[in-house]
Amino acid sequence: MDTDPISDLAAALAGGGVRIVDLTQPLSEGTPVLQLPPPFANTPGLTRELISEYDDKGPAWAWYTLTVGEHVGTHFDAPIHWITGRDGEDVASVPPERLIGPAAVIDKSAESAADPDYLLTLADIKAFEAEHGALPAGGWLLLRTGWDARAHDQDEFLNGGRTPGPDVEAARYLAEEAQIVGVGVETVGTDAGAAHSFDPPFPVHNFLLGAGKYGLTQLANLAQLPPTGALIVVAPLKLVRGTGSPSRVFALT
Ligand code: 23J
Ligand code: MN
Repeated sequence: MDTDPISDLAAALAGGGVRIVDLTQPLSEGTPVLQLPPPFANTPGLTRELISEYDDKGPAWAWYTLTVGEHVGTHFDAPIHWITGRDGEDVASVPPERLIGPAAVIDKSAESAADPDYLLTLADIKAFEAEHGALPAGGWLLLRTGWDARAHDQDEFLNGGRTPGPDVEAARYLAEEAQIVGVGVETVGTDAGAAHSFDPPFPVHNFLLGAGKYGLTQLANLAQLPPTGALIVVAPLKLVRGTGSPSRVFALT
């Protein structure tokens, strides 16, 4: 008889009863990167410089130096990323218990396909909660929009700045009322493409990070998750003073 939950989980993984879904986009020189309008500065994407490659500088090994912005590809936003969270946690200070938790998945892929400026509303969230229960305490809200299918191409992914995301009221609710620790999206930012013109600008960043919560950006494969019942594992670098970090994200379902 086996009543150890870790052994049960290992058996379920081996037996196929629990499946692992990789929610991470591949990170390469071709990974699409956020483009803010002028006068704001933009982040570099990923570039690599050779150290050695089985040659005079290292006959039996290959290695490279990476240059990459903290907010590139599938990545984590820490509270100190935003001015409202400047006295909060950096990436290295985030307790690991807050990086593993239940996920609720709201599917707005049809709405986003019909309208790339689609905004998730408080009414949408309330309707989800009426059907599936409250957003999970200590967990994550993941917003499915179908945008992961565009991530192979910078222009398709950025879509001229027209991308879906939460509206101001939804952002405030997710930060201040919902018991979640974070919000994850498939798009280039947790905020909608038009959010630079919202009041306040970038309300998800403003409210969520100001409340000490977290963001996850550029996720993949949310279509493979149920509306509730998945567990996600978020693994950013333990980057001291980091405002964010490229991350590996897995779901157990
Ligand atoms: C800086 C300013 C605006 C935005 C962002 C960064 C991000 O989306 C991010 O990666 O945190 S919208
Ligand atoms: Mn970010």
